[in-house]
Amino acid sequence: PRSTDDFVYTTYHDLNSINSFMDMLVAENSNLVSKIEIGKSYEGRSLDVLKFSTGANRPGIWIDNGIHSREWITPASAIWSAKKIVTDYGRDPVLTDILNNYDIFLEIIANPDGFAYTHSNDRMWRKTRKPNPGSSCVGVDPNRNWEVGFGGSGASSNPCSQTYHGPSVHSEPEVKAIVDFVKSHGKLKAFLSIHSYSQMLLYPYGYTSTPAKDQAELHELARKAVSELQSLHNTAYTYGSVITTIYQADGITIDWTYEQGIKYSYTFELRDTGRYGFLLPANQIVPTAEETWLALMAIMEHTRNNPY
Ligand code: PAY
Ligand code: ZN
Repeated sequence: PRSTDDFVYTTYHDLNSINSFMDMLVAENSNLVSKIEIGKSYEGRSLDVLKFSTGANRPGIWIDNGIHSREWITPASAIWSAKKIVTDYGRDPVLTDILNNYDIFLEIIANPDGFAYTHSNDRMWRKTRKPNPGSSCVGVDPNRNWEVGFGGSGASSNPCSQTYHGPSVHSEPEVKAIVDFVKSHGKLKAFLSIHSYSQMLLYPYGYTSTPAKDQAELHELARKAVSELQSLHNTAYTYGSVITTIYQADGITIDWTYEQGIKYSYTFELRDTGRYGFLLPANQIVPTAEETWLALMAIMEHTRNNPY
């Protein structure tokens, strides 16, 4: 494709194709979109984030995708969302108002090494690709590597496990890059981490069953977001805290972001509930992206209307 209008949103793409999508989107919308590099992966790939911004010094909304590399629907859906943002800005009054007051940061592929490996070697690869000294098993679970709850029982100390927490807090460069970005930005107000699958909208905590102090508000907003999502294609989501809704998970992204003071911290688990699992057919990419967008908008609009 020579422009993002010709880009094929109905198939899965590799890293080269996603990188060229990002570059085209920036070139076509340079007044609205830029690409920032927040760090490098273990194998040296750039960790790119699309920044949608209409003015200086705005608070921010963060959305990351593909931190687990086999969850292909998440970057595919994010590509569609990126195009949706540039299409709707100036046309959809709610998105326009959000972008006139907040920057949106969209990381399409948070774990590019793993993603490349799912294309070249093992479609079911989840973790990073950093070797583990003393083990023949490679990689750390980048959703167990965060400081809050690090090393607890909802993670594994075995480097061969899919939920290996890693040798130390923020040991993975893909995690550390986000940590550094969140801290240096200092004004992120919503943090949405997109995974698949299970059809769930989850809020903190994963490491403890003690309710988050904002639980009532997070729960009500989840209910609203899920109801908007379901209104489009009748996809049913469950929602609640991570530990009560899916399982105990220690050292996860959103527990850390929540404890950094980002109240609207959520994890999405996109389609489906297990029929295809990570191998979601490509004809579900656009419907998944469309319905997810409604939930993202509900959370972003609530964030906009409830400054803190
Ligand atoms: O999303 O933070 C969350 C909850 C825990 C996720 C995790 O285990 O890291 C849930 C799983 C995921 O998206 O990675 C669910 C999928 C189906 C899996 O791999 O088990
Ligand atoms: Zn995941």
